[in-house]
Amino acid sequence: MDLKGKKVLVVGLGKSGLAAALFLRKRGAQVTVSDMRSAEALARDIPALLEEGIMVEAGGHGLLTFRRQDLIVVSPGVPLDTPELVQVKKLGLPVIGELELAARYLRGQMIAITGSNGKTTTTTLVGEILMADCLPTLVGGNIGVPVVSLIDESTDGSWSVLEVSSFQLESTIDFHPRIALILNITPDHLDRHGDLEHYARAKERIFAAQDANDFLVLNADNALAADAAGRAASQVVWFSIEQAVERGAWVENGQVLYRAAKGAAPQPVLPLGEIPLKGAHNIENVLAAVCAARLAGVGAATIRASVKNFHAVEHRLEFVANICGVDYYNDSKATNVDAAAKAISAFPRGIHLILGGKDKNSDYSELNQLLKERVRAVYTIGAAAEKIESQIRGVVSIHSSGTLEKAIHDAANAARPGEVVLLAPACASFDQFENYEQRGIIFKNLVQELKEHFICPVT
Ligand code: UMA
Repeated sequence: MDLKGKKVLVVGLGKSGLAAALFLRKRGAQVTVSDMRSAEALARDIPALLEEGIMVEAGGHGLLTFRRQDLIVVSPGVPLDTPELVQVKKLGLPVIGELELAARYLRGQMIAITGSNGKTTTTTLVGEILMADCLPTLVGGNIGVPVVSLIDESTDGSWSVLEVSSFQLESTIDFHPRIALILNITPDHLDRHGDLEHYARAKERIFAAQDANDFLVLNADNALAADAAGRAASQVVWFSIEQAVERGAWVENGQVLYRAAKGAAPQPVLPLGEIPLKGAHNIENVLAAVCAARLAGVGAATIRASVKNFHAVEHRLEFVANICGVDYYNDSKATNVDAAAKAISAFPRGIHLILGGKDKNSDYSELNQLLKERVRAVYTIGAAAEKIESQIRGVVSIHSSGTLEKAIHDAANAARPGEVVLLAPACASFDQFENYEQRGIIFKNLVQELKEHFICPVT
C-alpha cells in the first residue's frame, strides 16, 4: 500500500498511536491524530507531532475529521463501536488497527501469541530461545512495544515474535503469522467484547488468514482454545500437561516431550525440574514456547538451555522480598479472574491476597473454591472492591483496605512466617493507576519501604 499523499487518521495517542503516526508520516502520508484526552493531557507529545507536520485533534473525536480520510488506523484501546468509527465504516472507509498496519510492512516471518493469560511470558521466552539460536529476532506487540516500531529493523530473514491481544486482533484483515499460538481462552475484557463468544472470535482472528503451510499451536487442555482447531486451515500443533498429543509438546514422567509429526517418535526436550518458573500455568507457557521454537527450527538443546536460564517476567508472579519470613509476590499482570486463580494456585496455602481495581464485568465468585482452600484473607482495593466483597462474602476473611498501600500494611500485620502476600488483583488498574506496570512498580516500592521499616514481631 503506497501511503504517499494519503490522508490517514490515527485514533488514540498512546504508545501505538504515536508510533503509527510517526511511521505513516515517514512514509509520506498526511497524518492527523485524534484523541479524546485534552490538549493539556497530551502536551508531552503534541510539539513533536506538530514538528513532523502531523495534525492533532485533542479533547474528543470529530466526525468531520473522521470523514475526511482515506484510511483510519485505530489504537488497540479504542473500541470499534466508537460512534465515529461506526459512521465512517458505513461510508466504506477502511478502518484497521495498528497491528494490521504494521503487519503489512513488517518483513520476515511472524510468530503471534495470544491467550487470556501467559502471553507476555511465552512471548518473552520464545524471543529468548530464538535469539539463543542466533536467529534475527524482534519482540513486540501487546508486551509494550508497538509492532509498527519493529518495521525498520525487520529484514527478510527476521522472526518477529508478537504478543497480540483480542483488542489488536479484532481489527485485523490480512494479518498472517507463520506460527500462531492460542494459549488459552478464559473470560476477560467482557466489558469491551460483550460476551465470551465474541471475545473468543476476536482471538481466533489470529489464524483467519493462515493456510496449510502455516502452523496453529493450541492448548489441548483448554476447551475454548482447543475448539478453534475445527475452524483452522493451518496445521494444528498441540500442547498439553494432561495427555500425550499426536503432534506437539506434552509432559510425561517428569519430562517435556515433543513429537514433530503424527506417528513420529517423541523427543525429550527438558526435565520439568529445570523449569525455573512457579505454577502449572508456567509449564503450559513453556510447552507452548517449545512448540513455537521447534516449528521455527530451533533444536531441543538450545530450548532446554534457554528455559533453564529464563527468569519470571516483571509483574508476573515476580518475587519481591521476604519480610519477617513472609514472601511478597507481585502479579500485577493478573488483570482477570483466571490469571488471579493461576497465581493463587501457585502457592499451597497461607495466602494474603490483594484483590481489586477496575472491574471488567467479571465474576469473582469463580475464585471462591481456591479462596477457601488456600487464602487466609483478602484485602480489597479500588473501584471493584464492593462487587468483589459481595461475591466472596462468607468464604474468606475480608479487609476493605481501599488503597494498595493500606492493603500491604494490613496484610503485613496479619501474615505469619511461611505465608505469602500476593498482589493478583483480578482487575484492570485504570481506576487508581496509569496501567498494570505502574501498579506493580508501586507495589514493589511499597514492599521495599516496608522491608526497611518493618519491625518483625517477636515470636
Ligand atoms: N483513546 C481515545 N478514544 C477512545 C479510547 C482511547 O482517544 O475511545 C485514547 C486515550 O485517551 C489514550 C489512547 O487512546 O490517549 C490510548 O490508546 P491505547 O489504549 O490503545 O494504549 P497504548 O498506549 O497505545 O497501548 C496499547 C495497548 N493498550 C491496550 O490495549 C489498552 C498496550 O497493551 C500495548 O502494550 C501497546 O498498545 C503497544 O502495543 C496494554 C494492555 O492493557 C498492556 N493490553 C490489554 C491487556 O493486556 O489486557 C489488551
